Amino acid sequence: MKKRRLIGLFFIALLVVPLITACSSQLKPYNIKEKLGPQVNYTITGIDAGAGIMASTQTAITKYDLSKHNWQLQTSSTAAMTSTLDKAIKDKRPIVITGWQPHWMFTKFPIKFLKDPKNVYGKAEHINTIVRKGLKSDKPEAYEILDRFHWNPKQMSSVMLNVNNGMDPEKAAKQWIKANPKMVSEWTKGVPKVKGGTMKMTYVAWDSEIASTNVVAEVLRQQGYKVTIQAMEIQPMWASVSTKAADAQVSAWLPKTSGLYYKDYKGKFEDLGPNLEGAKVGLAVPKYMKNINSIEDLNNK
Ligand code: PBE
Repeated sequence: MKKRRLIGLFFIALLVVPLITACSSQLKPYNIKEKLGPQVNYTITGIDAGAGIMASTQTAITKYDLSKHNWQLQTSSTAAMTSTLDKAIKDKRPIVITGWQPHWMFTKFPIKFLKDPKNVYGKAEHINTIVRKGLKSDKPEAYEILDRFHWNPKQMSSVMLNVNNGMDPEKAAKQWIKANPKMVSEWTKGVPKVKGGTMKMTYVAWDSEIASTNVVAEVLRQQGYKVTIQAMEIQPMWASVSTKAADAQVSAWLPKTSGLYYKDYKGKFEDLGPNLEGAKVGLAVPKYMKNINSIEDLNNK
């Protein structure tokens, strides 16, 4: 081999070897005997920046003094986070994620919520239905159905799971409605059919909200409305109902997760109360991280 080429190879090796070792520190299985922080680069894997769970996690980082220990929250998306989680679990690697329920991540992956002794995320959440002012007098039939709409985490999860497995959300909603006539009639019984009314709903394209919004939209369609649903960021969604640009949204995670928006727009919308109870938001890790059970453990272990 020529001397020049050898020197070239040497420099390539100089570049590549540290790169490989830098990556491999994040590719090792979880080591219960070592501190967790360095094993995950002090990173909490999060979702889209606007999500309430991201704001709550920033609060958690402050309240649990995590920033002092270099912990940071990485912004991504639900899809990217769950795919990173999937890969980590296949290799038994450590990972800390922003987690919530109902969501298929808790059925698909062996993960657990971390205890939250400082109560940053709140114990339980409910999801409320929020409508624009004046809907009751303008479209009493839609209002009545939206007011009655409620279901449980199991029912929401079944729609979510179908969508996650590739089913079109509208089809998944139709199928659920067909399979649950008793539930649906609780929302529609005695409500007169309409002819030619329109309804506009807004939502954020989180899996849970894709499921609920499509189900409600489909029920309203079967009532006779022409319904459009529009996905947007969380802030415009709250603004749309508060400015009457949209009629309704069923995506208000409360009291904490969407709490800031609720406060900001208070007085400009009508809150029809919970459509789902027993939701939960927090930080989560795979169950094989046996010694990590509380957010406080992120600092100590
Ligand atoms: N979530 C799911 C949302 C609401 C729905 C918990 C990720 C959030 O605002 O954080």
